[in-house]
Amino acid sequence: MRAHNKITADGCVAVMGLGVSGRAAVRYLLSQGMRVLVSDTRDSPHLPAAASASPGSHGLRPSLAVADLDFLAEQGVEYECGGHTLAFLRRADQVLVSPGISQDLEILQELRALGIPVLGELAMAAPLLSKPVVAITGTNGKTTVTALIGKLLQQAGKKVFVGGNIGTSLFDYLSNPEDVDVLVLELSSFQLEAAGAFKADVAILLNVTPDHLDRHGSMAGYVAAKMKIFSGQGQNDTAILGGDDQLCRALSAELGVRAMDGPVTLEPGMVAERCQRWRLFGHGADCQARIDGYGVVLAWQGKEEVYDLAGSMLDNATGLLNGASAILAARSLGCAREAIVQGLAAFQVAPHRMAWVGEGDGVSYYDDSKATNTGAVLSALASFSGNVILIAGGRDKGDDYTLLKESVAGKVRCLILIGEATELIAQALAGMTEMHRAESMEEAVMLASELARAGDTVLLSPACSSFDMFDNYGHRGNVFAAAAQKVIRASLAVAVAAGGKGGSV
Ligand code: UMA
Repeated sequence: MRAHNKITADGCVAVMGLGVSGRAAVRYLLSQGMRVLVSDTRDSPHLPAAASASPGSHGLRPSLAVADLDFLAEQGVEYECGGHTLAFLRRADQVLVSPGISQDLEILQELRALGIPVLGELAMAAPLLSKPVVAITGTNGKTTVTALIGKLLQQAGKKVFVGGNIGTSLFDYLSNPEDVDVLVLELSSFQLEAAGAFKADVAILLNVTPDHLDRHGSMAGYVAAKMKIFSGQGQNDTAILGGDDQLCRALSAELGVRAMDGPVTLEPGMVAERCQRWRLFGHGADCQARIDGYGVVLAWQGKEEVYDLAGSMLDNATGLLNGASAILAARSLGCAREAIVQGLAAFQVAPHRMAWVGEGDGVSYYDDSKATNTGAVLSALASFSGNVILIAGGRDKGDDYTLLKESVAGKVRCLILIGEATELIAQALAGMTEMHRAESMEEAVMLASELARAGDTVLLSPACSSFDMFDNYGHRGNVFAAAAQKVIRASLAVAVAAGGKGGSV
């Protein structure tokens, strides 16, 4: 159990970034009687140049929301917008940095040099967390696994806070911590970078492939941030790692996890050199949650439990891995097998993750807009045997697109590129497949439908972020789905006119 420290009311915190995380932090800090300053690079909406711009209005410099500034004014919170200044921030006793802001920012170095602590939300919240925490990270699948673990724990009768990178700030929990038994937190590398003394009772690293290299500078920097999920763990805590992921395997060695021959009996827990219990999930014989066909075989307390995922939303290559990790976490937290079985059957995967949009003229359309890195695209392509028309591209995040070479050469019949990263991807995958360029998502989908033959799959799996053309990946996926549905409806109309079968959505 951790000590429940209260943030004292005699200090001043500067909150950098007034997004989801910053707004929740301001509300919490004010509720604790703290003095709060807010600093954001967005302009004031009251400036003439910014008046018509809002977040997501592309090409214009975005402004803060009027409602947010009204709230700050009502609460008597001083703010600066249009940039961060040392003169303003140095008035605080500590500075809380939103996850989207790099810890390497020069002004943060200057604040540290002045002796002002610079914290991320995990570091600030860590001393205030008194309930068990399950923390989930990984390049791909972390939102699904977070939601799934939340579902399994709820099914087992536990009151759960599900938050973090999934969209609800940890400060929202701190503002209302009463009715919660367990916290389930999706943690990004941005959040983990500034984790401070944060400790997870159960920490999960699903997989690690290149992502956010523009922010972390190198793969080593990205991996170091991800590894912080284990840093506060002690001998009563559990580490869960992806056994199919090469880098996870290598990292598990760093945690003191030794490779085992054959299945292992878990309880009272295999104790690694660094003392926490460790568990692997995947296809290997040494995985405590081992995938077998469409099921997961769990080695638990000297026995085997089988979880059948056939027919559930998790009965695909990625879903089985996600399910296996969640089963391990739920069992580690004392959930009964029956509750887990029910939770797995009832679980719904969130939109824009390999979501089937419909079928027209024998061509299936899939929205995998959430795939914002090469690892996610590889995992999407693994679900198809070939004949894929792939729509990819967007804003580059420093990923190495050559990692897609083999898979694209083997499975992608045509590649349609959109967005800022078009030329980077085209160079990286030159000669691997037939390539086309499109100016908009609508044009890309129309072109894909023209290139596709019956039996093909049109897949949006971009390998990039969406912010060059869309508000977010959800917006991108919706635009894709709307364009795909239009094409499908058109094929249906033609088929009906001809007396045949066209498509379904
Ligand atoms: N800002 C500055 N200075 C800067 C940069 C940004 O003031 O140098 C301001 C922006 O103008 C804006 C605010 O900071 O007002 C945005 O802060 P933020 O980027 O930290 O975003 P939040 O809205 O606070 O949302 C964050 C996470 N965003 C990021 O990490 C980029 C959300 O994850 C998370 O859901 C939320 O906190 C609650 O915990 C989103 C995300 O895209 C989904 N995550 C990345 C991913 O999944 O790949 C890591």
